[in-house]
Amino acid sequence: MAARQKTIITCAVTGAIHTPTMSDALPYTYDQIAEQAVAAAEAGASILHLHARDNATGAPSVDPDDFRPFLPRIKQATDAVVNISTGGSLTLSIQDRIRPAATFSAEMCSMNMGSMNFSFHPLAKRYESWKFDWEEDYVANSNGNIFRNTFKDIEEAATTLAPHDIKFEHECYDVGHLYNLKFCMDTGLFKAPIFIQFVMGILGGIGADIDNLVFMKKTADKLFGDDYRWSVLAAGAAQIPMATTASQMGGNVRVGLEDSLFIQRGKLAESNAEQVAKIRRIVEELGNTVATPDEAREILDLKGGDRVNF
Ligand code: KMH
Ligand code: ZN
Repeated sequence: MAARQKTIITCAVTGAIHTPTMSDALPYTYDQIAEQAVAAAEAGASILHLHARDNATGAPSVDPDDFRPFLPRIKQATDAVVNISTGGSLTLSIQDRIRPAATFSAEMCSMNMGSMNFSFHPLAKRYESWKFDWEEDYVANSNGNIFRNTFKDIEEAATTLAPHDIKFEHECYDVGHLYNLKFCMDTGLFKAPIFIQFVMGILGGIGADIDNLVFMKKTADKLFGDDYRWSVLAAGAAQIPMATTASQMGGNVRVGLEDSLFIQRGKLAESNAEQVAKIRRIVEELGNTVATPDEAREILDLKGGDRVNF
């Protein structure tokens, strides 16, 4: 068993890229996002990974005006680290996708480390009615998606965001993405200590199982030595089991309705906070403690909540 450690819980509050609104618990309005983000922080999340949605259509949005109504509310009500997505939407350019993180000079933002198929089209057969008109086609046609994150895109995002001193959540969906990250570090694009999110269970990326997690971790050890911190995000039913495994292997965890609408097999979660409370309970019962936002800032070497622009 790993030594007793502080476990950082990230909560990805808002489904946007790959989570159709097939649960009333999934927040998409400004008020819902603010309320659920605050509740997730109160339940033990020290990092809040945030997307925004157009409030009229429910569609994923990278317009800073769709972030503005909730970011200050979250900052006023919690001390949690705000991490703004640069994934945004699978159809947008990297220039559009990084605008919210740059506009608000967040403490953290995501950085997707490779181009890939990114599909959730099997969900289209599972639902008969949809909350928003665009969702059925968006989901059904996702088998034609390429999530574009070329080396040029990564370089553009990193150099544009560099003046903001933002710590990246390097989302690695497969082993090759770790090598992409290593290449970028060797060329001076990213500085240690880096924070890697092993993303498991996306159709187009590595499967969510323990053998694969061990392989990802061993590969990262080989490439980055002590110069990295890591966390696991598993999509769908594997979310809590893989987070539990990661916490016992010395890693950190990400939960949230962005990656799974469920609290257990067949049962929808009532909120993001419910998932945070569940993983917190597990982490603590198995002998670790949960990092506070300031502990997360120290562990990840963040610039501080007083240096954001919202
Ligand atoms: N939900 C994750 C699998 C991003 O925001 O940049 C993908 C994600 C990407 O979180
Ligand atoms: Zn995201």
